[in-house]
Amino acid sequence: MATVKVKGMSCQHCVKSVTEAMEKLGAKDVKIDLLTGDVNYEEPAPIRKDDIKAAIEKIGFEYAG
Ligand code: 9UX
Repeated sequence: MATVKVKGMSCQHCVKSVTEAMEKLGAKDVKIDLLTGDVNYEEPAPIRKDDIKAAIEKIGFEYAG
């Protein structure tokens, strides 16, 4: 399992947007903790953090590592 941190999510719609963005990059089993901003996921094939950052920022959230 891998984890990234995303700031700016404040509702379940935000969670859905981020989940879908992650899935587009190939992430599976995406689980998001709205309170902490932790995004946990499985990566059947390695996903570059740079690509995640770009996708997260594109939909208006802040990638925080
Ligand atoms: Mo609801 Mo999440 O307006 O930005 S989609 S807070």
